[in-house]
Amino acid sequence: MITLYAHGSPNPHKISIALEELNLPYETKVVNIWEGEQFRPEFVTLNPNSKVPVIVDHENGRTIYESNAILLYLAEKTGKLFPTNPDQRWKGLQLLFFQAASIGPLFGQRAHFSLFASEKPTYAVERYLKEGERLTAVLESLLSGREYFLDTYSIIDIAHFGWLWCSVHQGFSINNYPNLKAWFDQVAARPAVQKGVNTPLPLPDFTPFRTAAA
Ligand SMILES: N[C@@H](CCC(=O)N[C@@H](CS)C(=O)NCC(=O)O)C(=O)O
Repeated sequence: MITLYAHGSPNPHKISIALEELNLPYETKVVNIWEGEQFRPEFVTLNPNSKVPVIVDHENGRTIYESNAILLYLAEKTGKLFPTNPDQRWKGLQLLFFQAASIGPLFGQRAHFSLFASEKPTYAVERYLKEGERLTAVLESLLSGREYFLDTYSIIDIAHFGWLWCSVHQGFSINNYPNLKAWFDQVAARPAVQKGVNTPLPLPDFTPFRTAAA
């Protein structure tokens, strides 16, 4: 049994999707990040960086934080959704780091300055909108002529889907990126993905932020 500490947000959704895809038994505990529950001492002992997701694997007592490390842990635990042949494995590791270091943080800052910041400094809004588009174009090129990021559906698709799902709901369209849009629609149609993005909670309604920003 695995306990997943999570909220209705992009990085935790990666893990609920993976747990559903892998058919692993798990329970969820909601950590309400809008209420600051990630800073409670009992949660900080699980993740010193005070962020969700975190998992505890009760089979061996292991606690893991950082969503892409958790994805790799679950893939290795089950021997599924991550290739073992060196070429694909190194391509996959590269893309996991790329997602964690570039896509996640940049898409996060883009949403912060465009939607959530009480004041919206033009420089920051434009910087992150531009970098967000540039990174989206990188994803488009990575999916050129292929169905998935690797040769088969893998945790790399799940890692990228978490933030893409959220960004699209925040109003950052991918309709001008045909490869990415086709990939997105195909991944979104998977039953495990639909279950995952509603576990333990769906994304919040971004409409008020989008309306205010417009
Ligand atoms: N690099 C971390 C980022 C985790 C992260 O930013 N989680 C967000 C939710 S998607 C969070 O806990 N935010 C609360 C906060 O920043 O205080 C990962 O991939 O797990």
